[in-house]
Amino acid sequence: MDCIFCAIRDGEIPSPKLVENEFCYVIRDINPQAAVHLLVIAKPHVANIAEAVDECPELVSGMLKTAVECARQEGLEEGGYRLVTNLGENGCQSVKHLHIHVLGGEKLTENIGK
Ligand code: DGP
Repeated sequence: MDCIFCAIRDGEIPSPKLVENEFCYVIRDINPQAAVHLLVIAKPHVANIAEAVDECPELVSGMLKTAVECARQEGLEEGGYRLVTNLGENGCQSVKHLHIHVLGGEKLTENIGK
């Protein structure tokens, strides 16, 4: 199976990891949509948040905790930030390996839909 986030996890594709723990690792998005744009990426290959909630809910809470801690570390808490996870075609999920976007560092658009 070809999965870019598995390859980064395994060091086959170099990408600096800001944080790594038993649940996930964190990198900066290659195509940032905000001044700060992090990706909190599941360690195991799980397709999306729905699969994770069903099969390994502790992974979801571990990733959310990591996302909040990273946002804090990046100084985003005072100004606020956004957590996003896309699912499937309508959600415009391009990488089919669970990840949470952490967006902040500037005022984001009010419109988070289309
Ligand atoms: P999504 O559309 O929710 O599946 O988001 C996938 C994100 O992953 C997208 O914002 C771009 C990012 N991305 C894809 N490939 C790479 C990569 O090789 N390195 C990094 N740092 N980010 C990547």
